[in-house]
Amino acid sequence: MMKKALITGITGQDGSYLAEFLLHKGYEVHGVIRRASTFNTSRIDHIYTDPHDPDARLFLHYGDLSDDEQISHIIYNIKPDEVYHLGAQSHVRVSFDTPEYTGNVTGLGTTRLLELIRRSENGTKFYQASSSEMFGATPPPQNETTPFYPRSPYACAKVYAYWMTRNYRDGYGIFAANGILFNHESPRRGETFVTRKITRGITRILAGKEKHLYMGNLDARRDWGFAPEYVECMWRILQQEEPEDFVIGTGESHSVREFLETAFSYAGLDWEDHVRIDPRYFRPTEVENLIADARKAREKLGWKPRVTFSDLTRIMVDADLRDAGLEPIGDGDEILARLYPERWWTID
Ligand code: NDP
Ligand code: GDR
Repeated sequence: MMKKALITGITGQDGSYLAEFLLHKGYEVHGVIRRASTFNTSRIDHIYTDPHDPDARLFLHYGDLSDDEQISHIIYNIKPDEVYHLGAQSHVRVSFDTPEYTGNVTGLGTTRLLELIRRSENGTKFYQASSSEMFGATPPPQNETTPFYPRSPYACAKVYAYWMTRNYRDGYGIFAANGILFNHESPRRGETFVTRKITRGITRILAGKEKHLYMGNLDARRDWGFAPEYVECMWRILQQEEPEDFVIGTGESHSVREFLETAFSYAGLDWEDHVRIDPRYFRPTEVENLIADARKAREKLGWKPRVTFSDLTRIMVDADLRDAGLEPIGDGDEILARLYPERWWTID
């Protein structure tokens, strides 16, 4: 029997890679999308086929995480074997401007799904997209036993959702697990997150469209990995015998300044000539340093990242240049071909 997966947030960075991965694994994939006045499916257009096609395995359904009725309709009709809950207001800076909305979608959205799964009694497995932001001000390295100290409305909402996931597991015996993922990036990363903002900024500078890139705190340090490697972990977490929580990250941290240096110099530019600071991008409370201790994932999931920090900057700069119709600098594609001869995702 073909397994059925439901992905919330399928139009996002992770959702699009996960959909591609699950199709590759032979799943029937259902995704929740929001109605928008402009097209918002560009990350999944390349895997979409006409639902009338007898071989179609990807199906999209309108829904919103703040709307219980629509989501319940989807869960009861599809009866998925696995739910990957990735939908969220996921931007930390924006969560300071929209704290209540973020709590509703990013926090309560999880409860809505868990409650539907509990009531549907189909044995559906549940993956919660938890975040390293939950560790916030707790010093690194961070693992599954590290206390949370959230530093934004987004992180507070994720901590709530994390505990609801554990409570539904403990209280109702649902196979519900948290993947606590550290930052992961790719050519499909949203344009306002810092890595993509930088690689896209470089392209616009090289294309002569802009001279300057306006940035916030350059001292913040993050553990940055490569998104396709991380979505594979989501699947592995749900294939375990028992539901458990896992930290996923590279174990290396770099500052935003280092990302700027590495990416600009790859493109033959000096970042200091182009970067300006705009306090608008500072956050009222910042997360200074995140470093994953992902030993449990290595031991139990057999997972180890292959793409390094420097590979990541190259892959992203080259993809943005290609996207803008410019010549890539060099070896972004070669890096992927060498590290992933068995690659299951489409190059962007
Ligand atoms: P994105 O911001 O790229 O995608 C978010 C997705 O959620 C989009 O599909 C978006 O739809 C959808 N969404 C937002 N609001 C709603 C809503 N009200 N109802 C239904 N869908 C909604 O995030 P990522 O792919 O980067 O991240 C996936 C998940 O993992 C998120 O929960 C994020 O918080 C979490 N996470 C991400 C990490 C990372 O480094 N990327 C690290 C740790 C956790 P639309 O396209 O219409 O906006
Ligand atoms: P983050 O990612 O907050 O870690 O959340 P983001 O890329 O937004 O910020 C990383 C760090 O860079 C600093 N920074 C800037 N950030 C942005 N966006 N724009 C800037 O101009 C800028 N200048 C400096 C930030 O202050 C911060 O310290 C991401 C999201 O994907 C979450 O959903 C996810 O849970 C976490 O990663 C893990």
